Amino acid sequence: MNHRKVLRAAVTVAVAGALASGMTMAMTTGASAGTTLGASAAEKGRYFGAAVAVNKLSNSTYTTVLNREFNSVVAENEMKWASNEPQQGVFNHSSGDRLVSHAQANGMSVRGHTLLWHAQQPGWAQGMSGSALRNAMINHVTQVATHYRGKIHSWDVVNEAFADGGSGGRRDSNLQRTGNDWIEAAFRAADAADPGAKLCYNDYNTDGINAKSTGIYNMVRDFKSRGVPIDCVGFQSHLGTSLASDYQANLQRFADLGVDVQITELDVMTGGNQANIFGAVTRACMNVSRCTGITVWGVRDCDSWRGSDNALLFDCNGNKKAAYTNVLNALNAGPGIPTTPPTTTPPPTDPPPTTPPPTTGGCSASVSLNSWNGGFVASVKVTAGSAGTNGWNVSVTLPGGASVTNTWSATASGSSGTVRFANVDYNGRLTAGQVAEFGFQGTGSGAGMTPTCTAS
Ligand code: 9MR
Repeated sequence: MNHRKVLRAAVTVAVAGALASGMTMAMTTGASAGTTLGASAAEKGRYFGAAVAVNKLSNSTYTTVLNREFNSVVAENEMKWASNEPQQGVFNHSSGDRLVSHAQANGMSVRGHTLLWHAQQPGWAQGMSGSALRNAMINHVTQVATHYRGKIHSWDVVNEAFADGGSGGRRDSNLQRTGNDWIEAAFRAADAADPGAKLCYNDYNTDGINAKSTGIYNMVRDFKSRGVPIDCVGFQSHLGTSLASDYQANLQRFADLGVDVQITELDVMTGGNQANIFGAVTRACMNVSRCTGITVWGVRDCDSWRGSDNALLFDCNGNKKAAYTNVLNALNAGPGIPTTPPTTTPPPTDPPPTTPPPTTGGCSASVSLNSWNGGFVASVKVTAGSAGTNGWNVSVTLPGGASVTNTWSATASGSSGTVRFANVDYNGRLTAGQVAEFGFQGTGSGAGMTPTCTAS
């Protein structure tokens, strides 16, 4: 199940209903006077974030600015593949967890960066190819998104998969060589692991309508038409001394496909135009109602990967630069994101006649598959019968040669032939008709599996 789609459909219906009945939309509009980036963005229904180097959280100049100004953070390096799966199957989330704790303690939300990227892969993955790499990559997506499930507002599921230059095509990489469907396989695995996070594709040199951004646009349009679960596109926006005149139009054309857009790694080369460009990017985001937030790629100039470019909003002592003032003013002047109107309680009506519930209980299960050559991810829905369940067991007979390598939200007994999946603590007790979901990953083919469900 894709909760995002259900939520979005509900919002669309609510908005359409409000407009049809002439209700005024609850909308934050007009000038406001927030005094920090995060507060001003929040007044307009958005976030304003910074990339954080976790080892700098002990620097008080750094954390003073971070905690005061930002309401979202992203790990500059600590959630990348080389950092959190240094050996195959051995995960280390300690630095990423530190950032999540810091964010939670300070009322900030967290972006996730990045589940898959051709760069910053651990050595063991760099040396892999074919279905072994495809399996390892899906396992990585599944494990990391499961670890952070419920804690990340938006994940960069795939980063920088398109080529620079005029081709508009994919970048060559070990991931790309596992088959062109690697990106959609990654989005499906992330969706199964964390149905509540927004799932983004993220890239750079996409700051206007050009061959690269058009290649990505075509992929997103294709994904939306085939139901691949993509929710957002990240525009890194590592900018030089000018801004494309169609920057906002480019954001808008993606939004018109039905995805959110986010500015994900903003920094701007120093020089006469820096403050103006920061202001213009912020205004462009504010003018696109599906632009849900901006992240700058570091806190102070001397924290930036761009070294002497002095590319950020604060100097090394933590003082606000002219660019900061332009961004704050643009946030305060911009329109807000429409919000759903307050719900009104409908008048009570008599319940429709119901047929008496059957006396037997039980449960049913259905499976949906995301397969590739040599492997698959199965998402299983368990639906409780009329008596509800105290616990459940799902049996699945795998085709010959297939085996289960990893399971989430259930406990597996066996790995090949007939495999039994039992509920875990939190999802065994279901009321009549209630649905629980679990998943497993396997090697080989998962085709033709028919689950049977037993309730207790
Ligand atoms: O800022 C990051 C820097 O510390 C790393 O050394 C570098 C490694 O490639 O990655 C930088 O962050 C990149 C981000 O993850 C993806 N988009 C480009 C960013 C700047 O290079």
